[in-house]
Amino acid sequence: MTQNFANTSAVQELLDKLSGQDQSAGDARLKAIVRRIMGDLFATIDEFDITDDEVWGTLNYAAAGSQEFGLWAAGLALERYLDMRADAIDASQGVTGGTPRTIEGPLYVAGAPEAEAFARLDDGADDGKGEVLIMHGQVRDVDGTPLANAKVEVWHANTLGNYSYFDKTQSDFNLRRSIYTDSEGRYAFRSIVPVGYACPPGGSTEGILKAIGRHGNRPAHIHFFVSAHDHRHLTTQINIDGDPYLHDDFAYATRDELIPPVNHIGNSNLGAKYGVTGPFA
Ligand code: MBD
Ligand code: FE
Repeated sequence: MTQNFANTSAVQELLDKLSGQDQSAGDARLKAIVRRIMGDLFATIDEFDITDDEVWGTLNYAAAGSQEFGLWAAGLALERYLDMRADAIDASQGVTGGTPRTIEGPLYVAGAPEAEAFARLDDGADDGKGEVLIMHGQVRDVDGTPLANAKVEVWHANTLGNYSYFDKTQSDFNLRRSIYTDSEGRYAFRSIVPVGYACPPGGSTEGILKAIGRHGNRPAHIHFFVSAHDHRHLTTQINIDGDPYLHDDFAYATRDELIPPVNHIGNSNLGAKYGVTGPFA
């Protein structure tokens, strides 16, 4: 009896009023969006016979758990959807090639220390707890031309899966740096191999995921922003191969092209193998 109640003219008139369709004030696009979102919500209430208690319970849950909205966006595939859509728009415009994008996540912090060509990301607190990690690469445009002085922002979790700033036990900007590429477009860094992130136990995101039969784990990964003058900004990540959650990421961010080969060389060989001076000497 109340199926499709949202379609009745009385409710459609109500939607017109609440979204300001009947007046000239306000932003036309925003008004249309508000109308659509509330109309879809009303239709959802109809379809599932959602009760008053469920409506208020949900709003209270969201209000109490709102500091995790960034995680909700990851876990409910909103971020992944925006990437899929951006990929589709690129493809429709013939924009192809280059390293694939993947989601930013909610844990980037601006203002990391800057370095030229090389940086050590970790403050040494995880020495002996994990494997030392060396990564090096070259920033190139889609035609393959190296880009000097490109900015490579990198951030990742520690050996407990936690990120500095959010985890106050870590030093400021631990495992976060901005590295500018050298004259050949190259960058390199030393760090420690991160462990995959897990949504905070008992938090609002984990609660939602459990209720729909899912987990809140990510495979071990390293985030990047890559930017260069007159080029599009790239947001991406790499995954550490071999992680049990590699293809079971709660945020759906793993891409086959973003799982580079890992070469386990043993920590004692680092300096000789890469010939990097400074921290390795
Ligand atoms: C992360 O580390 C992350 O990268 C994402 C996307 C979501 C939660 C934690
Ligand atoms: Fe992350």
